[in-house]
Amino acid sequence: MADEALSAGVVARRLGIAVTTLRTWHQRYGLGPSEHVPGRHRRYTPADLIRLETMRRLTANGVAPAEAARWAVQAPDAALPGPAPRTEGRGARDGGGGATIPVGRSGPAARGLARAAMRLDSNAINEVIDRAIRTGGVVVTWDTLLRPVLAGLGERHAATAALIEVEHLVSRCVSEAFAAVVRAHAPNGPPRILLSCADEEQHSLPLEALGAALAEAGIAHRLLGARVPVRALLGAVHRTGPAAVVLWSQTRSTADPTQLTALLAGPRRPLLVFAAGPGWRADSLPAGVVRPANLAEALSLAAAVRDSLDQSAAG
Ligand code: B12
Repeated sequence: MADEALSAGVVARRLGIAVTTLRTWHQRYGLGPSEHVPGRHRRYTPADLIRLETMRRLTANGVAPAEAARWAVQAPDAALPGPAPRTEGRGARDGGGGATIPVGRSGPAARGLARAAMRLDSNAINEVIDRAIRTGGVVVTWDTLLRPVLAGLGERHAATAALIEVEHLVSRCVSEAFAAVVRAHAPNGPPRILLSCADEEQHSLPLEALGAALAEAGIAHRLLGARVPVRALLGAVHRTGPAAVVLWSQTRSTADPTQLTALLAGPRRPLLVFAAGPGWRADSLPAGVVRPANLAEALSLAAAVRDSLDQSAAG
């Protein structure tokens, strides 16, 4: 090992970082040289170098240094490309070297879901989600279980370009769970709320969550799903005359406000048009468009629309 061990200067050059950065990472995060030969400066071993390379790559991808260091220290090979990490039977944050999905301060259910996801264990994923919906309902499940795991997945994917298969499997399980809620409740009456993704928008899970929450609250809706071209959306509005339309945009690239303008200008203009999702820019929305901040708010606005329809029908 002594022959392979490297000085701080060599390591800094190899990684393309300053020696002072290396020292900071050592002092603050414990990412220091681990080889110690009495009477000599401590040296960086190949394992240290892998940890530091992980740290460099994660921070370069925008992961906060403290979080990046946690990955680098815990799982030296977790962020590097290569064979799937060994996670079977390990805790989500057990320090046992298994790569996992960061779920922040979320509880044991989120950690369990993260572990099941890493194992690609769809039965376990379904079980955790179904149990959470049964006990806490859709909104709580989305906010405390699914959102943290999805956000953690997105974070890990952004840092490592890995886990696409995990993201797809989890997305599918979430969709199925929400669809089951909608089918189980099947509210009566004509669906007066239309849910749609913006043109080219593939992120549909938050809308599916809203659909399930509406069903749970006894409010009927129609969900068009992902990537709806504006002509198709206007066609659906024309044919079904919804009282409210929720248009979801997850990313800036799909948040073209002319889609909203077209909805407001149509002959069967809905009472309310919602621009939902982080893609929309508040300063580019046409007047009269409502922007709910989260699932609970979207649900209560939709419930208000239903109530006002009920009142005008009764009066
Ligand atoms: C699952 C997922 C996918 C799945 C979607 C499956 C599906 N049926 O929805 C698939 C695999 C299809 C996918 C594709 C892509 N994805 Co993607 N994806 C995700 C992931 C992991 C979760 C998405 C999600 O559901 N978010 C909802 C929750 C979890 O997000 P949140 O931040 O907690 O929510 C906030 C708000 O949205 C709001 N909110 C939450 N829920 C609700 C509900 C309602 C009703 C309301 C009103 C508000 C609201 O409250 C929160 C606080 O602001 C995210 C990571 C992430 N952090 O979101 C990436 C992410 C959104 N994807 C990303 C990217 C880049 C892509 C692709 C371009 C990848 C590619 N190269 O192909 C494509 C996009 C294609 C397209 N044109 O749409 C990036 C977007 C970066 C950006 N800002 O532009 C992210 C952030 C991942 C990342 N870190 O890089 N993706």
